Amino acid sequence: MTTVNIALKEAYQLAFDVLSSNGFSAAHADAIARNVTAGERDGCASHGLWRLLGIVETLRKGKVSPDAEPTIVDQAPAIVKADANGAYSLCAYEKALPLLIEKTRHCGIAALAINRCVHFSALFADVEPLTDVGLVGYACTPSHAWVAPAGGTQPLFGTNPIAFGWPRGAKPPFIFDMATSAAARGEIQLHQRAGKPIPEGWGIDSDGQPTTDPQAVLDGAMLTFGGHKGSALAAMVELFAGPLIGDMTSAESLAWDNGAGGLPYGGELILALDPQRFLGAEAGTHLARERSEKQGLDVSRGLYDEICALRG
Ligand code: PYC
Repeated sequence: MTTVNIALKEAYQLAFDVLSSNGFSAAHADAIARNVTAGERDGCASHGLWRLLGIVETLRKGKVSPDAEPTIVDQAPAIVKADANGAYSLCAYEKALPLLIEKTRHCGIAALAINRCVHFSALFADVEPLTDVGLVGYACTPSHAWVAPAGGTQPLFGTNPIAFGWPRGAKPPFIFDMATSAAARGEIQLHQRAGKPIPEGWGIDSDGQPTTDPQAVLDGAMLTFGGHKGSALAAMVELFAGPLIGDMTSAESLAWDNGAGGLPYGGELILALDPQRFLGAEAGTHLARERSEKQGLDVSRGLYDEICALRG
């Protein structure tokens, strides 16, 4: 297969131009272009440049707003709500982030519920800005009903990813971002585009039979990872980022799509926790250790000289 080598800034510009020329406002084009470029940069092809095809297709099908401004609501002492007003989730997330951080610093724990958003993006991008400022992050979202619950053959759950981020001071954060299905739907679509079979265990055909044919799984049902355990986590995501925040389940999202083939529509739940507030005075000990490891120790000259004198 031939490839084209492009620099990251060219990839961003290409994405931005594609989105702008298809009618996305500059704010949405910029947020989406940064997101898909980051996905491609970090080796996550299923949430990289390829996503632009579905992002534009969803607009052409009339299933996403290209320019809606998000509305941010200070819902409760530890809850921010962001209404994406039918646009992709990213601008709503970015506009709500400062208030989420402020509330987390104040309360020690806070939540952001994004509502009425079309969702395509990798969730690691929604926990990394939290770890960047020393917070622990969690994010989850349903999608369309593509995945059969454990023991079933008919799709009910979404791919329902969960992301978790843990800050590590000056070191890179620990982050995982995983679908609760055996693979992201995007991975199956990429196999289908490349004409490659998928690994066993990713899905079943429309007769409920195991298959490695990506198209048969796209037409049939995907499977959860870890059997009933992934299935339970998928159910949790449905409830957390569906009814808890007043938004759709994956089955409702697919019904809303009504065969158009657009990207999932619904909500996302993001939690942020401040280790400094949980640890209280103990957090100071950790901060002092980190500072000393980086900058060394400041010992008073008098004490230093007295200790040195003990060497004889
Ligand atoms: O690839 O799993 C996926 C996905 C979820 C939402 C859109 N695509």
